[in-house]
Amino acid sequence: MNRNTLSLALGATAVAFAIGAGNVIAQDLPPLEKKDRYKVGFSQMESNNPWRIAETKSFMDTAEDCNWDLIATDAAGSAAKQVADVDSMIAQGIDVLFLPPREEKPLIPAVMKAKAAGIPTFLVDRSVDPAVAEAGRDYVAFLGSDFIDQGRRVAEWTLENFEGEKGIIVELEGTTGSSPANDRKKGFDDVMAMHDNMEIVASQSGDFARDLGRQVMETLLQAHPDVNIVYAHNDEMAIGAIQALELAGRTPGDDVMVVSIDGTRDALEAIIDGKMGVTVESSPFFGPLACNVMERYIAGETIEPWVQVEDRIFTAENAADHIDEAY
Ligand code: GYE
Repeated sequence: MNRNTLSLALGATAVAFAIGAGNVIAQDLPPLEKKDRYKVGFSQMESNNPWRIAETKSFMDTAEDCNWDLIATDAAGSAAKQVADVDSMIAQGIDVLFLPPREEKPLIPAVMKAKAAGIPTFLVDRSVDPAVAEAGRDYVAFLGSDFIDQGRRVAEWTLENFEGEKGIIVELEGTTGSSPANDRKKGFDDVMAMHDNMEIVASQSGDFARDLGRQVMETLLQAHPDVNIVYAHNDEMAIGAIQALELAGRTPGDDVMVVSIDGTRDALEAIIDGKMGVTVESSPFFGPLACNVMERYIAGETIEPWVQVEDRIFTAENAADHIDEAY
């Protein structure tokens, strides 16, 4: 049996396959027929921060241009509700699902139910556990950033700009079990592990939320009053940390360096004010990309498993140039 017949033998549901460099990739996924309008599901995980609000708005703004009848839900920070939201969208007969899975494992059932219902799913901004669910087989593709690289870039900027003898680092992690928290930690920690003058003295989750970031920072400051670098996995927690530091009489930007990821308006302002050093971009504006990838899928293209988003970096050198486009 040659490669072609092998891929066709995968079953009647194998709708497209590509032959490149000797590989056969079966895209064992339902096709999307050409229609005038599509019922599109967008299952948001929470709306307690500007990043999530900007992402939902981006999908809403795109709906008109892309001929979507958009059904958007908000799981209010609960993975269980997000699974139930997807269930209800399937029952409402959506043609396609855009899903930012709050956590890597608890959202697997939602991906599998959509697959069983014959609905092509695109993961946006976060991914699921690759050992269990796979792009090209269980869902079409992941649209998003390289989170390991984001963490690495924050670490490299910190190494280049930290002026003290020894870095005493507190790390504020994102939502436990989420792909950006796992990968932003790995990228940053692996670089720091190679430098003897850098020590991560505490690493704790602030759930990607400003208020929890502030509370966790308050507690960690008592145990580690000598902290001089704070790495937050997102800007909201970085802003919370700045509030805690100032309350404790510290001067962020002077006696403690604060570094983070996203590129929100508040973070760019903190950089302009000299309180924050860097934020590596993680854009929430997924609507137009979602429209484009969906159109390629409708046209029968095999979509690459990871549609990667390129991220910029914001520092005192360029923050003011980007404040107008910030959210
Ligand atoms: O950095 C954060 C948001 O999944 C990339 O989630 C996203 C992250 C983003 O709540 O602020």
